[in-house]
Amino acid sequence: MKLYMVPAAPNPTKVMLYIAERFELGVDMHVETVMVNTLKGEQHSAAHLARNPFGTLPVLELADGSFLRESLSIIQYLEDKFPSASLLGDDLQSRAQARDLERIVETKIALPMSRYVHATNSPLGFAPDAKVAAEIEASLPQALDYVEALLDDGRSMLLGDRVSIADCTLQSGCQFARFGKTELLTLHPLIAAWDLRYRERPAARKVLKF
Ligand SMILES: N[C@@H](CCC(=O)N[C@@H](CS)C(=O)NCC(=O)O)C(=O)O
Repeated sequence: MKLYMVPAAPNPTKVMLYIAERFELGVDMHVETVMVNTLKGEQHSAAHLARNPFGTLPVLELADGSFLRESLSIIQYLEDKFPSASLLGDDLQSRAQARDLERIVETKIALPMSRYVHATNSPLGFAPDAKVAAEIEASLPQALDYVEALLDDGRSMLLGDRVSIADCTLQSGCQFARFGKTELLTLHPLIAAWDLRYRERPAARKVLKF
């Protein structure tokens, strides 16, 4: 399998952290990475559009030459294909909780953070948008307060002491925030401490560039 990706971008990073965490747990999924440089516009090349007409990353090429074009579907495919040492959990309820928190973190933190970076300091050269930035500054605290409250019981990772897909997604947003030179995600002390802790993990050290 081949993962088309670009370092630092949130959705590819989420999948790369997921693969690296599984590797640390003893599951080698034999995924080769292939860089598509979005800073050079390679996501719009004919070769990449043939893989993914939406021109985004990540894309996973399966052994039969077919493609998956959504980060969460890629993670779900890898979970189903390699079920041991899952990053979801072992029972129905923990799996549902991991998916639930991952969606909250993605839709209410990582995705708005990506829009915020593009509205303030876009690495892809998008025009600044003060209105979008202000809206996100106003809406982010609700989800950050929610995550801060989860961490208040002393857990080391978002769902306890075991890493989950929610950690991978939150860190993908945190890295993009660092890349975009905003501190908005680390003004909450427990999230800031989680961020430092997560970045010390072997998987994080392998994947993160910022
Ligand atoms: N829903 C997609 C979103 C993919 C996406 O927007 N990827 C960004 C990087 S995080 C991208 O490829 N941006 C380049 C572009 O839009 O030109 C997923 O979860 O994989």
